[in-house]
Amino acid sequence: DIERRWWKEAVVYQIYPRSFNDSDGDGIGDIPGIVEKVEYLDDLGVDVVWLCPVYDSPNADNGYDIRDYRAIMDEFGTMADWETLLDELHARDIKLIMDLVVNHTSDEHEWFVRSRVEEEGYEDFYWWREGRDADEVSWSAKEGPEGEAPPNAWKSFFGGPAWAYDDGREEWYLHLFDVKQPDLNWENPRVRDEVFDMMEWWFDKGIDGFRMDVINLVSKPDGLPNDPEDPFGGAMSQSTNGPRIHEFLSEMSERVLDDEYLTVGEMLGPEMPMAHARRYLDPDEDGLSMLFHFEHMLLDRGDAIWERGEWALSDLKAVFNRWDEGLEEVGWNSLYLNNHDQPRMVSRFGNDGEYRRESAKLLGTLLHTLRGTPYIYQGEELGMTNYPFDSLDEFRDVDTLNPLRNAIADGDVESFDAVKEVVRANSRDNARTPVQWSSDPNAGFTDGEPWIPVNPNYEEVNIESERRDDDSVWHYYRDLISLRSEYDVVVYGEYDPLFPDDDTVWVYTRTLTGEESDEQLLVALNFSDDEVAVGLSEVVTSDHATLLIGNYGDGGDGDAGADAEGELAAGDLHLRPWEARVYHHE
Ligand code: TEU
Repeated sequence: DIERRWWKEAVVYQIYPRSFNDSDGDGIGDIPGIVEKVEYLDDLGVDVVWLCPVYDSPNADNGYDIRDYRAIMDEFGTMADWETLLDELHARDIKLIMDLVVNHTSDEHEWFVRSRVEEEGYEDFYWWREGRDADEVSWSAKEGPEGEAPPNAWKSFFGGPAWAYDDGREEWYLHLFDVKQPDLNWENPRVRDEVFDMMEWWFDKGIDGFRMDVINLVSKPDGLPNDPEDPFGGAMSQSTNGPRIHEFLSEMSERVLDDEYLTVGEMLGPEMPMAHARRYLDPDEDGLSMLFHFEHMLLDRGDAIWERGEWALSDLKAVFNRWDEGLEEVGWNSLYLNNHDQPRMVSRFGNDGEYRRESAKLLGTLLHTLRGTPYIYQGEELGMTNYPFDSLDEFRDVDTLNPLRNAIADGDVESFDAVKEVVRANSRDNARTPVQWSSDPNAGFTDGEPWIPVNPNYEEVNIESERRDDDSVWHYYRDLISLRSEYDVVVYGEYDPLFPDDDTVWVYTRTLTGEESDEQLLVALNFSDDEVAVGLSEVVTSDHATLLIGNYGDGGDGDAGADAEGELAAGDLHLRPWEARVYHHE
């Protein structure tokens, strides 16, 4: 009774083109640079590439501010280059999904240019509102006419008010993100027509699906109410999973989507009600293949980029356990621990010093043996780490710079140095330093000056040396990826967590009962710098379980639980620091 789908059996590899590989020496990664590395992706064994935005853009937010949905950004190449990329990927049976950014456009998009001057038919393409009387509110905008405050109290996710004043139209427009990213008004059916036509246009070019940027924000409630409980004044709480969201997405599904596409919706919010999640994924409703929630990404975060939250391993497990259970009947999980918006996972959830390799492999083991589709972010396969940011001018990201500069100007933060440790751990730029290909200058990423600094550890951590070394993170990732096609249980097995309250080890089984065979995996992961013993006598009933994969490359210490051949027996399983073991029996 398992519903087999190709995208459940796939591993997705995410490319952030600006930082992937530069072919022409301008310091910016580009599409021909990706084409040069298609063979590399094939060697690694991934099934799908998710390409972050490559559309024409003034780059206020590195391509997430789109000026023309049907053109390629000059810095990245031409449409012919893109077509070559698609052909080269397809020739190796690798699918391509594109980023769909339709909550907002660039303010330089022709729709906004027209809307700004109220050209007929475009007046309501965006959220235009009159300001409020500044006397009515406790704070006023720095911009805009004297005595006028923005239409409501919503704050942009990138700092400052979520509204900007337009002198020509003499009204304010909504921008949940940067001032150069005005929100499209999905209430207007013409906006939806335009979006769906554009999606169709890309499907006709042969793509295999979309990753949908902040797609659960596109329905805003009537009256745009404030919410004092929300750190963004209501911008977050009121825009997420809004009143017409399922209507809009099921309309999209009906008009342009197809069962065979991989669609994954990025869904903001501190906690997604499972009832919404199921509707997003139910084939009879919105019909997306998967979604990205943020619940595990928010555990160690505060409200601002210079604040942090306390988390324990049991909290992280609780998030994954809730989602596995929540989507058990309807839906399918995406599995990720980092992407272009998040710090490097080995620095965040592992130990990027002494146990960098072991913990990178352990986290990979987790992502590839939970139930769901793993998403690898470029560089993860070699255990790339956070960047040791030391001054503000090493950052490039609006989401780091804007809020921090505002807070310093307003006196909420004393100086960069006062918050350096936290900001350097949290910044999105950690993910955006160039992929480390080799020990050549600039890590082989470019012959020019890279747009963002290269991590100084590139001489030690790079793809060339990883590929030369059989014990590397890279080779281990390749093995993890191939397990998926060899063992059905890895893809479809039921997930059962053990010791959910333990803050040191994550242990679970995956079980597949079928007509031909019963298969089970036992996964044991030690999230600490110390040795631990896991009591397995209650769990392990078979004495014929063999080690399928482990990050120490041997059968274990042999004294108890597992012998030198990697056979597992009831008793205590001793795990070394950051050790990961996956046993299999049938
Ligand atoms: O991200 C949504 C988003 O809100 C995150 O960037 C968030 O700001 C970050 O995780 C906070 O730590 C998507 C894209 O992935 C991102 O790159 C874009 O900047 C954003 O939407 C706007 O399009």
